[in-house]
Amino acid sequence: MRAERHSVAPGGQTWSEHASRDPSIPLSRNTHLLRWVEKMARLTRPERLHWVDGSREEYETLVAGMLQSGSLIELNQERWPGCYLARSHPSDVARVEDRTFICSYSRDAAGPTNNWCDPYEMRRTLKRLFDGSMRGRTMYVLPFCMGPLDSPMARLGVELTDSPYVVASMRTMARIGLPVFTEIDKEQKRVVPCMHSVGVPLVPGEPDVAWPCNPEKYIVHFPETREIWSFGSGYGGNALLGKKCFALRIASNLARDEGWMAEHMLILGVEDPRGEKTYVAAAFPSGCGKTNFAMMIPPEGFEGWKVWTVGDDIAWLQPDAERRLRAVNPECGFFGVAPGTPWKTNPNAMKTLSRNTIFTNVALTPDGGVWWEGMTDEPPAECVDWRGMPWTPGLSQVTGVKAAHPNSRFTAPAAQCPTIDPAWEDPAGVPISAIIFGGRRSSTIPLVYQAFNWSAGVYIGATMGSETTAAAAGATGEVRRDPMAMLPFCGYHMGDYFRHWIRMQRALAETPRIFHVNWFRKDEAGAFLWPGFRENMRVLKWIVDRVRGRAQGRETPIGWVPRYEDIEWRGLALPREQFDALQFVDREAWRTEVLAHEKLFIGLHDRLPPETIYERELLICRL
Ligand code: TSX
Ligand code: MN
Repeated sequence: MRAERHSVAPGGQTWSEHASRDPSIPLSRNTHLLRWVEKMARLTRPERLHWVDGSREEYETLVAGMLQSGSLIELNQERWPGCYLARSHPSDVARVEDRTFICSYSRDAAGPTNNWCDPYEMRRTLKRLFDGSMRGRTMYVLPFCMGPLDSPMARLGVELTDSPYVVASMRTMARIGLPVFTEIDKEQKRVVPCMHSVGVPLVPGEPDVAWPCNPEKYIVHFPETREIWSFGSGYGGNALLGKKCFALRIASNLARDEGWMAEHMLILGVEDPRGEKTYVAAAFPSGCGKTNFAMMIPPEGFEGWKVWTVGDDIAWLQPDAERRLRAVNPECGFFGVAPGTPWKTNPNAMKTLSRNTIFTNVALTPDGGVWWEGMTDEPPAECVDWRGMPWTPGLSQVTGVKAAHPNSRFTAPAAQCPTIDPAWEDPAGVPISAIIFGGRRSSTIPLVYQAFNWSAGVYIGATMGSETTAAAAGATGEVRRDPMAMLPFCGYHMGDYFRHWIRMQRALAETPRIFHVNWFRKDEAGAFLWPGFRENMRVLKWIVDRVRGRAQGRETPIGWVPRYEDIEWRGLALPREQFDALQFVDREAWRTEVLAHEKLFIGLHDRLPPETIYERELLICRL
């Protein structure tokens, strides 16, 4: 459980929980911060300033304001204590990748996979956009810490935002408020400045709308000066700037310069019946069930085994003094996709979000609860859809309208997860023994294989891909390459990023073993060959056993694979032939696969590390 914050102001004076304070009085003495806030207020012209202390009282006041303005809807507090629903503007429902920019001094530093814009030109654009953009609103000064407050791996930021929804959501997703101001004041620690405006100044006399946003959107990163500017959106990764913008795009730049890794990975711990813990980090593209995997419950036949959750989205990995790779989860909440979070197969997620959760764009049931496609087998007889319109299963059958938006979300405290790892806030992080890459592939890619070594593993991560599902834009079933699941999140050139991965080996006394998994291989009839979900524990056990030198494997052209007898089958009657089909390495299909790798590499070739070329050659030779 997260300790309730004490209302202790910097300088030591205290005030009681109920005494109201004047939020316009600065909570920091850091002159750089004070000067920057003043400058930004002069630019954006807010009506008032609010220094965020992060207290429960402050949160409740913010929520009360949003309930009154209609920005939030109170759910049935008996069944959903502390839970609220927000409905976004129908045009502001997801990250906007085509409006996301990496504004490095040189275009080449951003690489061909990022949108680049000249930083001087972009600063002019931003000045125009932010000029008076907060008129009539409150500018919140929101200090946040990514990573446990007492961790040497933690990094600080301050977000200036005109959205109370952002402040309330960030309170769940990151450590915020007074303890962070204390950190900022204590040492002259570097702080990442994050500017955010929904871009809808209020005209005196005119009412506000429930979800203000601007059709013109800009999500901008300045990697050299470590700055973030976001305009026009109030949704998720566009607005909660600690997450994708800071913890991945800016942090990937910090990590490259400082010798660590900022990755789009879940972190989990596997406890075996002897009580030994093995931590792994895993990178999957969206739509592969990352959150489900992070909260997995072992199946029957695995008595004494347990999966512990450290994080579900982002991992910061750093070699310790013994040159062991250690990971922290920079976040302290889950911002999970609601559809596809099922009661039956992921009760841990459902328990996590059963209280103190802000839902966005899910459906509202008549009894003041929430619902989304896939939550239960049976839809409710009626509800109000994410747009606020009446919805019935019958209507949906005719019109195809979903009750919840496919990208609807829950924002829930990680501490509420029943399987949260006891060490999840350990300032030193948890030791990582294996890295797992994965994708949604209906053919070619086996259920599991292990890379021969670090550089072969980097090649596997660099070439990973996933088939698009109906939920994503574009053609369904087409393989999209998404190296290390970082394509939208690496804040610099992807070729340099692979080089950094290769280089990390030298900083490590022992490299984590690298694996690739695919839960989604199908037979000729189009049926899934692997039952997935809890049964993935069998694969995880082989991975742990390999790491600990307890399991056998068989060498194939692509890596080591388990033999049938290397997998624990207690509780699952999977025929040997089906396992053989799951693990089959089809050399013909793999030749086609390698050609597809070439297509990805061609655009990055001038910065690719030589190791990726050599690994590709070796793979071709083995095939
Ligand atoms: O999350 C999933 N995981 C990981 C769980 C720890 N999903 C859902 C993906 C969308 C978010 C999966 N879907 C998984 C999986 O392992 N596997 C599948 C594919 C699948 C779907 C349904 C069945 C089997 C496999 N149903 C039956 O076999 C009855
Ligand atoms: Mn993610």
